[in-house]
Amino acid sequence: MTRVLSGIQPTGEIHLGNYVGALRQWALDQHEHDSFFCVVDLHALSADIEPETLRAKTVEVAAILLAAGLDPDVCTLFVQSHVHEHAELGWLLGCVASMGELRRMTQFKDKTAKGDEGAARVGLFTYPVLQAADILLYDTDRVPVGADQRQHLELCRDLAQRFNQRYGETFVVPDAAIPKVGARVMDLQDPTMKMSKSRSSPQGKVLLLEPPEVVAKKIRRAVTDNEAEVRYDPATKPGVSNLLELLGVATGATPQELADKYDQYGPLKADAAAAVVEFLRPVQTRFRELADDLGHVERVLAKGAEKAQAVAARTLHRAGSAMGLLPRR
Ligand code: ATP
Ligand code: LTN
Repeated sequence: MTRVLSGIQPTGEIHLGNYVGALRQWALDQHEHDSFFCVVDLHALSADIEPETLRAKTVEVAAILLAAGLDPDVCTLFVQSHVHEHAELGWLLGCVASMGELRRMTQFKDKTAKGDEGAARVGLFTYPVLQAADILLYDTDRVPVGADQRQHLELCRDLAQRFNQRYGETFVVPDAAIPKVGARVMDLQDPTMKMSKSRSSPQGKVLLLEPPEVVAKKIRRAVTDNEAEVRYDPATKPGVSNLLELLGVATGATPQELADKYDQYGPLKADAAAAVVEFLRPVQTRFRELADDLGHVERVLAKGAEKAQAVAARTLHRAGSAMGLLPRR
């Protein structure tokens, strides 16, 4: 059976882009593949975050994943730091990765203040190495992510191949699974950049848990253009194309088909707003139920960590032995 793994940081508020680009695929994947999903709290430490916030967000994000449809009887849901093998394989892979390839990562470049690499955290720099460890520990074949993660997945493949060549066949080389529609949900106020937890303004992003009327208003006020022509073309009409994609994801139609049905922006916005509200409703309802029983969420995570560790420990041992670490007697 194909092995799936993906992760999400417990930072900021989960938004529509995270759901459409990643979580929605995870909920589908779990029924077809042997699936592992983790809340990557170690990655969250690569930016400044209050300890209390990190603790609270870790459980909240796990609850959101369950609300989004992950079934703990079907998939394995866990917290990255509960499986210490992630940090350890991260070290081993850091001895395989080069400064040059990490310096080319656009996420590092984007998140580093211009010209101030000296002040950037080492953890932000080595972030993709830890991500590669997350993936390779589970002999992962398929990694469902949004389009922004393509470059990190390429790096992970490079590291796996280099390791295998240097130390012998050890890791499965994974493929990214990026959805055809909705892989890059754009910011509603600036449709030339992706909807982002850290970078989007409140009006630019739809939060997964926000009230329906707020969701609808943000979508109705999305920035488009002044051509008054409904056409699906992300390169030249990013605002309109974003609305067509959102409506498409929520209704199951393709953005091209939908473009033919509208000749004005007003009705397109109204329909997209209504469709997204309905699309999010079941997730919001389930979240409210789970939020009352965080003890349940923590029990799910404890069981998940145990299942994950059983797999991770074997892979870490295999990798360490291949590199020449002396087995403990
Ligand atoms: P940040 O703004 O802090 O970088 P983020 O919004 O990118 O955060 P992550 O936790 O880094 O959120 O991403 C979790 C998952 O959501 C990843 O698989 C990522 O590819 C996906 N994702 C993030 N933003 C979008 C988006 N706008 N459209 C589609 N998928 C997205
Ligand atoms: N880097 C990803 C989060 C992430 C991840 C992973 C995704 C950490 N480890 C392993 C897929 C597989 C992000 O910032 N969105």
